[in-house]
Amino acid sequence: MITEPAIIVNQVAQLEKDILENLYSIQGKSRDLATTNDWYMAVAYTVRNRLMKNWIDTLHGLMDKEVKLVGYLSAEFLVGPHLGNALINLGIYDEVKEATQRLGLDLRQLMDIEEEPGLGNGGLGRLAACFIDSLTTLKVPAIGYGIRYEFGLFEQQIRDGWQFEVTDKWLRFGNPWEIARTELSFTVKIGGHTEHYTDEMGLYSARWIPEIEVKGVAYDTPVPGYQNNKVNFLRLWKSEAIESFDFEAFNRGDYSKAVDEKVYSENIGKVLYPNDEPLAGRRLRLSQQYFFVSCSIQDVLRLHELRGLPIDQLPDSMALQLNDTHPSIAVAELMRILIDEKQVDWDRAWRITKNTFAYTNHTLLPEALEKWPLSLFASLLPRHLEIIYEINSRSLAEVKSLYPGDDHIARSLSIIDEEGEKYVRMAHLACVGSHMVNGVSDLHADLLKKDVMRDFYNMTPEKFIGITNGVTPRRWLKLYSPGLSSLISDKIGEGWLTHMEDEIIKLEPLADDPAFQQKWQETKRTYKNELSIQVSRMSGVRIDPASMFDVMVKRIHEYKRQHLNVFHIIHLYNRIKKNPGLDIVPRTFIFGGKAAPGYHMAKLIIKLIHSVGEVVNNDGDVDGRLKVIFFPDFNVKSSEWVYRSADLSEQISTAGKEASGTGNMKFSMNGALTIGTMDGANIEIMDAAGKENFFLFGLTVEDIQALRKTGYRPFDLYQNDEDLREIIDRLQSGEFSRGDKHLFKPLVDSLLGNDPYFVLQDFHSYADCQQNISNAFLDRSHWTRMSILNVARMGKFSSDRSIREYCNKIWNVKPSY
Ligand code: 26W
Repeated sequence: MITEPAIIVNQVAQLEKDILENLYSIQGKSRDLATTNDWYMAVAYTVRNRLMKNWIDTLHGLMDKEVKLVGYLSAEFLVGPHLGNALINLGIYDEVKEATQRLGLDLRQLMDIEEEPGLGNGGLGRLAACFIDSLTTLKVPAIGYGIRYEFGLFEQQIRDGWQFEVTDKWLRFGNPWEIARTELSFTVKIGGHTEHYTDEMGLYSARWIPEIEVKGVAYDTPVPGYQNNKVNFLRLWKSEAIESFDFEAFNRGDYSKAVDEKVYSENIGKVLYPNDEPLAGRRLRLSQQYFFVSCSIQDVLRLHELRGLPIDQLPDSMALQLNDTHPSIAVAELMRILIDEKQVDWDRAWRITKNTFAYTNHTLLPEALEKWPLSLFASLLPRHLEIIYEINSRSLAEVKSLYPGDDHIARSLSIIDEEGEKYVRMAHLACVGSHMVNGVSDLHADLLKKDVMRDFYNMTPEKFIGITNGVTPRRWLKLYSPGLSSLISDKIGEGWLTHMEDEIIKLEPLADDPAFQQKWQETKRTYKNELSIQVSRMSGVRIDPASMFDVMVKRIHEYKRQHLNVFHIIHLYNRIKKNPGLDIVPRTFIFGGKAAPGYHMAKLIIKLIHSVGEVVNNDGDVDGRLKVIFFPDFNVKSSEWVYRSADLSEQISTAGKEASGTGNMKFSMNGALTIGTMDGANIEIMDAAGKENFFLFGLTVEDIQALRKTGYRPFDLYQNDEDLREIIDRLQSGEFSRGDKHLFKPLVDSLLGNDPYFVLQDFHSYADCQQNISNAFLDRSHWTRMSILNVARMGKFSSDRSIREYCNKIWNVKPSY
């Protein structure tokens, strides 16, 4: 253990001194010249430096042979702003708040200036961030391996109701929360061809002659645990040119060639692919995936050797989790390095590989299951393709021994999709190359076993489990709902922050306590007031904090059915237009979420929300009783205002489509009640909260399967249902589109055509459920009781519980508690 200078006392005075010191030494500014960003940087470096000692201790801990490490490989980490989270996890929020005050600064303003590292699209990326927070809080040594995109997820701007994408230059002011490990870099080969030969020992060997080589440099970002002096880290790879300037080409006057390699190399990690489900299938996307995987696997083996451990012990000293198929090329990459560079024989290499990897599936949508054209694979990764062929032929040999003569099952299990243009099926490679495969909710795991991965499940049932997602109560309650958190802690202590499952339930008896209910309502109202101010500042639309805040924030996708929510709003509008005196519970509908730039139907849905809002928000008969708001650029940072302010959480996806959902958990943990379908983790949230504290509607997975069999004719529903007809006719009338009858035609045609997500079929169940909710909202004490019970019974949905299951059921590592 390195002896450190006197323990830095977190005294306010010391903090003040350090902030000033960093303003001078890092920002090179005196107080009178400093900008808000200078002060933010000075505070950020001061807080970051308080992580250093524990971080370096953790780094030393990695060298301990007895310790088993977890490597979480993910193409996305949606960590959110660092400052607030670091202050909470270091337990110095109040001290820094006071120190900044004494310097005449406003900590809130400094936190608002921090750029969000938008290195993810949505659920999958944010889950990775919650998981690293829990791994560190549970004192499990772990490294989050990913890509340091120069440009993260685009900034969403709305112009005339349409989404526009703006480049996310998150690094423009620099990033105080990372350390460039310039000496830690690896070479990554791409393209080219392979040569086969017999080596001096007479062994058959292969070498890969790449077309180009790229350098990957490690950038480490500390991840503090919750007040436990533990600091894990993200190791994100930046792509650079091996040779940033080709002088020979330059001397030959071929100036563009001189920088070609540089441009190509740097482009690899340039930008995050903004698709949340539909496949990109782009060459650069596969290069990105292979780039960070190769750097990560080379680093894992470097650490393993540094720890002086024999290669066969890798599965006992490192557990590598594949966050969906995006990093699944890692299976072939580890095999390549073991066989080609470490001369390990195939069977040993395969045993090591299979026992080291595990794979988490996050989606059932067929269009999101990654498969790469063989031609693209062969040109980019020729050696890996050879290895995948070998893996495939050996696993198919096993299949044939288990199912002799059954070509159908062999074809369906093959990693290579032989139909039409041949493809490499990455989910199959991930499954064959892993010792465990998990879904992210109970229903999702069941559907994986019964549907997408059925044949694999039937062959190796013990390999398939479900581990329901979770979210970290540190960011999603303690940091973003300090009022609600202290209300809870005042009553049951702070144990819930690290032992949520056993502790938060102690709130239950208070559900009927009028005084506590009062405080609970006041806290929620305070947040609704703040959001109302935020909304009127952003959109100029005034919303009434006394109305029900009905909130739907998530990526825009047809399976998530934002348009079903809009249809309900149009339905209410129709009823008011028919009877302006209608007694209706005032509602504010708040939407938020980004659409993948190439996903036109999703973009049309964003336009639909704005178009309906424009009419409803300014309609005299409605008279403010309904307001429709679109919250632009919804991300981790802006979500701070949203989850805590909701009365109602919309989780209305078509049953069987949302693998889990995690927003549903954040809303429930913040006291919102849920209207939801029997989908993903909604089912488990309902089971935990109690059916009577959850608003369930809609078709189940079984109902949908039955309806598919009998045949679903949405047009008939439209014809025979007056409410639906009125909604769709009004849409086609142009009333919501300044007279343009064709604007929403693509959406209407899809719904009256095959309505793939059963919007029309679920409409009435949804509208009826919404009516029950309005009635329930009128009984404030009962509503508050349900709200408190929802929070009290959400302990299961802490990501600490999820990670404990991964530790026990997949990684075989011991969490500290
Ligand atoms: C190839 C493009 C692409 C990019 C991202 C395909 C698929 C993805 C992710 C798997 C999509 C995603 O974020 N899935 C969400 O993962 C969450 C965490 O497990 C779940 O809670 C959500 O239900 C699921 O939609």
